Amino acid sequence: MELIQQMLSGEKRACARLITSVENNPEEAEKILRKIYKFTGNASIIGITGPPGAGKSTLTDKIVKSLVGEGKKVGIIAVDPTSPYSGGSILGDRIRMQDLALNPKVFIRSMGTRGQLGGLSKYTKNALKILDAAGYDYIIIETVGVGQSEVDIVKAADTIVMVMVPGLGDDIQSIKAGIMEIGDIFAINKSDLFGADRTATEVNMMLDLAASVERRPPVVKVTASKNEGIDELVTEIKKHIDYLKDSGKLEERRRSNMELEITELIEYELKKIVISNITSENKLKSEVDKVINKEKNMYEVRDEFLKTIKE
Ligand SMILES: Nc1nc2c(ncn2[C@@H]2O[C@H](COP(=O)(O)OP(=O)(O)O)[C@@H](O)[C@H]2O)c(=O)[nH]1
Ligand SMILES: [Mg+2]
Repeated sequence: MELIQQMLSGEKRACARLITSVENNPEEAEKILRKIYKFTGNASIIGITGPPGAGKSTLTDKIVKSLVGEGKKVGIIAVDPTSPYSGGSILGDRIRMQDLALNPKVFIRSMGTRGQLGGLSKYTKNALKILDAAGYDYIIIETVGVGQSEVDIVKAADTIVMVMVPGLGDDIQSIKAGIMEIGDIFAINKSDLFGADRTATEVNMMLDLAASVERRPPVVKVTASKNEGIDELVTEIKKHIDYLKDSGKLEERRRSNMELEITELIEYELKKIVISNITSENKLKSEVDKVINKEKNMYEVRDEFLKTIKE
């Protein structure tokens, strides 16, 4: 496919069109991914997550500028499930990042939850693979750290930056319960505001209690809107990437992600087979009658059914 050749040679438009194909058409997606798969695996993937309004987009913008300043190519996938494409914070993100979008070394894709066939997390992962194959050195995924699907998305990242802000108070406790443990680096943004030191202390205390001995996540104070602390944050991101590589954890993580992905692909096809088998001959209905009438139990029905599809 010509489009793939253009994408591999770094054309942004080809990249955008391929991502759109992957989004709209599962069969097309598979065709594309089969072809580009061997070109993936080189990008460092950074997840930026945290509560709405924490400054994730502002921070992403500054991190990207810093990386681009070193001559790197950076892709951004901004996921905000609460906003449709054309409104809300997505639009805000777009305006804020407009100067970045014009940079030939930067690719930006904003997406809502609307219309992604096969689920947002799967789609995001496919978009990631395209950017990876297209030669982006870093790919940043920005997600609102609220629900399970966002956690699933951000888990595709090698390095996860948790963005916190002063004055979260009790929220830190609730965030801790679900999401704290996935943070590799903690960025306390809006350090120009009152309470930043206290938030940093609280996060530090929590990490001292909770973190594994192997690697204790660093806490970095930043003020994204004033471009302060960004170099230190970027340094920590790079240190984490090196740590993953040197310790073998990167390979481990990618292996386990790949295991999961292959398992999901198989599960998906098996489910299709099972469902078409059950519904095709109204088999299930008559079996349900038997179970209701105590002629059989449900395990017998299951075993009999599995026997028929194994043959
Ligand atoms: N005071 C202060 N405001 C900030 C800082 N960084 C971002 N903001 C503001 O916080 C608001 C939300 O920022 P945004 O990047 O859209 O947050 P997101 O929802 O996490 O992506 C915007 O009005 C930003 O200008 C900061 O370091 N200090
Ligand atoms: Mg944002």
